Amino acid sequence: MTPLIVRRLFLLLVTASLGLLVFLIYFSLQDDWTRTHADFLKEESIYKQPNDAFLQYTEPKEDLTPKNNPLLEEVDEPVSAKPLVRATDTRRTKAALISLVRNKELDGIVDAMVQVEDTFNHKFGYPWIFFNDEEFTDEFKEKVREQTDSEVKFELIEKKDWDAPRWIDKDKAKKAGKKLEDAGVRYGAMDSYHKMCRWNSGMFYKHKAMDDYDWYWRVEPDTQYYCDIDYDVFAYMEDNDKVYGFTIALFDNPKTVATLWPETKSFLMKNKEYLHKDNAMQFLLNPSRPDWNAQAGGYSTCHFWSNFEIASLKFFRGDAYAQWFEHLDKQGGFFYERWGDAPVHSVGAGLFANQSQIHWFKDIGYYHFPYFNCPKSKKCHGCKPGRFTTDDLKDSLMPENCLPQYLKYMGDR
Ligand SMILES: Nc1nc2c(ncn2[C@@H]2O[C@H](COP(=O)(O)OP(=O)(O)OP(=O)(O)O)[C@@H](O)[C@H]2O)c(=O)[nH]1
Ligand SMILES: [Mg+2]
Repeated sequence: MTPLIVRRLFLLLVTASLGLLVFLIYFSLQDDWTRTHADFLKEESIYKQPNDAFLQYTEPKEDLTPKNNPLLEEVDEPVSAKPLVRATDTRRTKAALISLVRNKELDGIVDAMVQVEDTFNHKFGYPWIFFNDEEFTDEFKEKVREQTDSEVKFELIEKKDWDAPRWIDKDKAKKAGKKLEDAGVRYGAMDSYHKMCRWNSGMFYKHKAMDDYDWYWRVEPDTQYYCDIDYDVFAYMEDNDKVYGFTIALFDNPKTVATLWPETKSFLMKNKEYLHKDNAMQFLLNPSRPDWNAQAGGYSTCHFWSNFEIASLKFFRGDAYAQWFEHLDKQGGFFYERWGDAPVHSVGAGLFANQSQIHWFKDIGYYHFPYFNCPKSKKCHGCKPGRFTTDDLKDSLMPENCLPQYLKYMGDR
């Protein structure tokens, strides 16, 4: 018979060991939960790429910043290599006006659509394509059709193209989203926002409804258009070998793109041939806000605001962009961080296109809360020239403007 004291000691030891085991498991899980995607990649040494000198910032030889705000000088139609195509010309390009939109945003999209029709499309007659991850209601379709004489298509996005891909760990994404939200990142924990950003980054150009087109103009609900556009913007892009057109450039919240640039570097180390020799990398990496570069692994976070864009589908479908997107998608940053389609399009255009193929549509007066592009021109109405944001938000939001950096590195050409 074992003495009672020995049995008690043995029991105590077993209980203590079990307790320790539970404690250790709990804390190792805790560690996994709190560790960010960025921490993980740091450990995986993605930030420490050898031989990455060609992916570093170097001060430009020439500062191209104009002396004055280009929006305060009379803004004209862009200078074009071939005569601008007018509404009376018979030529049209393979282009469409596209909008990803929800049924509940009917009033907002009608408002934007009316303005795009008034300022541009009633003259040129390009088709509209509306995309949704749910069926559009009859009310939506009817009301939208009333706003244009052009062809209108309504397209459903297949679940397999909208939902997070199978390799995304849903629990990890949920926890990461909550963390972003707690850190003040807008829409950080909104599942549909992450899906929207991914679809706009790398899926829209693969939708079969886009197969017939080479160019698109993206239109969002509740946006404003202030200037008459009397030339074919798509033909302008085509004739001048442009691939990406924007109106507003901004800094982003670095927390949303902590590993976008490190992941991109990782891709470029293996695919150097995709980097355009006259790329816009110096603009992308400009160190005017060093804290931002530090948090975003070297990226300045400067990006073209993609709620307005006129761009080439061939560019997005090209090997460089499409393969880079596949790489990004596998890393999961659309869900474990909150990579936006604006920085993704901008980094893509900035690396894989010639910088001369990026075009600032300074002549297109535009507003999406809370920012404007307001040119001084007889063609524009209801928008104060040079305005960037509303007076009440000026103090806090003026520094978000990244157009001065764009002009410094790329010029007003
Ligand atoms: N069909 C569909 N469209 C969406 C969804 N989420 C966003 N969108 C559309 O995607 C575009 C971008 O979404 P927004 O919510 O405007 O994103 P944002 O511009 O970053 O945010 P805001 O500043 O609130 O406008 C808009 O055209 C939306 O209508 C969604 O879940 N389903
Ligand atoms: Mg919006």
